[in-house]
Amino acid sequence: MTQMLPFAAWMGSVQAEVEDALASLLPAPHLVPAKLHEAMRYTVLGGGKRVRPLLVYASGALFDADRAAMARAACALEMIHAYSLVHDDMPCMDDDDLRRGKPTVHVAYDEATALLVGDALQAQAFQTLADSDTLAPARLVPMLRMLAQAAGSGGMCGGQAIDLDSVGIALNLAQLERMHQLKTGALLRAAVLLGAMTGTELTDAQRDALGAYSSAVGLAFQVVDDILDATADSATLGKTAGKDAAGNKPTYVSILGLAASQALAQQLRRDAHDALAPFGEQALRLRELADLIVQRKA
Ligand code: GRG
Repeated sequence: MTQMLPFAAWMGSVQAEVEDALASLLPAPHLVPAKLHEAMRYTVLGGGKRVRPLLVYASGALFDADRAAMARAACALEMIHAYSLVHDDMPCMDDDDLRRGKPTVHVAYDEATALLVGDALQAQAFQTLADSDTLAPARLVPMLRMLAQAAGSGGMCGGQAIDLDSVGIALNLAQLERMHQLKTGALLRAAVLLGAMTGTELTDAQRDALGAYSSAVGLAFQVVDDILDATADSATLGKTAGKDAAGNKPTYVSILGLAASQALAQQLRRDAHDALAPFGEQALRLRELADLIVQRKA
């Protein structure tokens, strides 16, 4: 049984399954317009930790979810995530040259292509989920709504807008947390809940428990990201080292300091574990993912 695999083997199997599904769901590179389709595949395939898909599968396992449906939800999330990275890297936003160890899309192609890749991936995400042939429309509609809310101005895009507006402004801790809960937390939460929604019906208590887990994991993800940014050099980051640490944008490390940020990440890991108590042993994968998110080195 998959649940019994060691964590690394389980993770590898999910990553491979999602990679295959993405490769078959994305338009073939020779299809017109070939440059756009090739750039979409360049963006999505062969890179990334696939954290959001892993959360989908770990959460789905608690609810006896159908594997094909989990793959659809995982791919849809990964397409939205990939689009956000492409746009975030553009000169009008973070202006980064490298992503996942390769030239960013506007560098490898051009700015207009990067814009279109993001737009097309967002549309492809919703099509991917809507075309799921193992879930009835009555199950799919709330999932599509959840994905839209997580990606839109009340979620990821809203968080990005707050982030852009906060350059040079001294956000307090609560404002920083709110920004990250939207910018990265909303999609991570959607991953956990969409995974569950591909399976048997959720009770309100289970939804609340998964929501509390997602909040803790979402914040931990960002706190760790800030710690990694503050402690890495430009060679390992592949981007402008110290950009945030230099004070352009508020971070957990700039507000709390390194030691307190590390303590906070550990506290959030414990909060994530505690939130999973109602699921008992069954939630092993979600606990392991919380550990991975806090202990990751990249
Ligand atoms: C442009 C609409 C729009 C949104 C951008 C998520 C985001 C919003 C920007 C990313 C900026 C950033 C680097 C945030 C730090 C946290 C983060 C999301 C890191 C990248 O996600 P990972 O670590 O990336 O899951 P991989 O490459 O592993 O998929």
